[in-house]
Amino acid sequence: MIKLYTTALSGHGHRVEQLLKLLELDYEKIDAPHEVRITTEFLKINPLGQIPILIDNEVVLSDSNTILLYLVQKYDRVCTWYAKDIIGQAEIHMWLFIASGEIAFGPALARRTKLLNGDASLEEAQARAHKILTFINNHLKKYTWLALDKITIADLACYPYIAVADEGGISLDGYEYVKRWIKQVEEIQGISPMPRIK
Ligand SMILES: N[C@@H](CCC(=O)N[C@@H](CS)C(=O)NCC(=O)O)C(=O)O
Repeated sequence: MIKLYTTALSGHGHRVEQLLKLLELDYEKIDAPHEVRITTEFLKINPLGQIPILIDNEVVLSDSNTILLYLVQKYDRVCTWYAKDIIGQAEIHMWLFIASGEIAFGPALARRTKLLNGDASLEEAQARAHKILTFINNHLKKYTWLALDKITIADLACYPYIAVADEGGISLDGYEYVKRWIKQVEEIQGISPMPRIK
């Protein structure tokens, strides 16, 4: 059975778990909070000490977006959550990189800094968050979903830390199209909302 190391409050883990559920794959969830991630045993699996980690028989993968791509290419033969064509795939990949770049260092970092005592600059993370939220809001003025005309792993990857952006002191007021999109993602059967810290 597939094993997923994660924690309830990890947006990186959230995106992977939602895809496992949507693909109706059986998986065992292993809670790996900070105390677990610094153990020798855990660091043997991922020397970076990060979650999520996915173990599928002999395959051991870290990095959430790598795991999303692995799962769709291995288990989503009809490409419900991915694209069959190279242009559609490129469109999706752009959003995966935004999730691991602008979103990770924007709203995700602001949340970690504000609520989990991170040592980064809260103001800088919030400023990066507003820049990417403006970009996404403008995009969603024209499109229903981030990539293609359906929900894909692009939306699963970008959703978690945007949905709880307020926990990093970032109000979504004024980002009306982003708010509409969050609601749409949460209305998809099988998707659980990103849990909040408080
Ligand atoms: N690029 C990684 C980042 C994952 C990540 O930052 N995970 C956090 C929890 S949400 C973590 O394990 N942090 C511990 C650390 O970096 O030491 C991914 O996309 O999975």
